[in-house]
Amino acid sequence: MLSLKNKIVFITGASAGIGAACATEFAKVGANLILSARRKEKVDELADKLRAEYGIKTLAFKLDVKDKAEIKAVIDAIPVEWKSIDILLNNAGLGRGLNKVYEDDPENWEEMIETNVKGLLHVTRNIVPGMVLRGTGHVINLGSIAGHMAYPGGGVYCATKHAVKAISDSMRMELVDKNVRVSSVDPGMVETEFSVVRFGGDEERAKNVYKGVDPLTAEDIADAVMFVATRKPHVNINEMIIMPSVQANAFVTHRR
Ligand code: 8X3
Repeated sequence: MLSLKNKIVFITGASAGIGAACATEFAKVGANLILSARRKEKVDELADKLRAEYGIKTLAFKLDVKDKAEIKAVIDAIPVEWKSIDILLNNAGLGRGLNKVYEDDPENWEEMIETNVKGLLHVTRNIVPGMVLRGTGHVINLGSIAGHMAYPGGGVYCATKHAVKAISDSMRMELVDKNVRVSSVDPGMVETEFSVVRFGGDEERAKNVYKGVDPLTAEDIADAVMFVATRKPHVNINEMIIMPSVQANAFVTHRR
């Protein structure tokens, strides 16, 4: 197992859910963390907690990955002793609505494409050249079962996650001789704020998504991310599809 002690890990969407759970697991093994999210108070709070509990170093930034100027400004402003980022966890992402393409509000499409695809691309474009120069690095993208199967009502969300898969696959080929690994972790149902956000704050509808199911938790995904991140240097997990035991794929779920 690869030691991550004193490695530098950059996480987007670190304020809650899978991002925050991953930050916690990386902190436990002694990695130093650059945490970013739209909600600055939340990442500040998490950074303070992880520093106090695990004696690691942290940097916290407000970052909306939809804003490419902000991405560049934040990454340019990283102090020199933090510049050698070892692991980039492209976690920021969201679903908006579960509507038919021909009926949907195009604003939902804009937000998902801007965040899940363009945001991931701009963050990657600003960080990976440093990894290439240093001859070491690992990019871990948060994909989804939606990147492997499209489902009704998910036209654009599934398209963004198919895009994440394509970007991961292309980059893995582009970086094969650069000692920079590219992995993706692709979950099915995970109970986080995801469904509340997808349904515009409708808690009842969000709860129903997981009704009668033991869904995955953010911690389950952090566990998978840590497995991917701690393989020996000659091993790469290209992609990992991780599902609740009662969910076979995007269509078949056994509910109690
Ligand atoms: C979220 C999982 O099944 O709602 O990426 O698309 S799903």
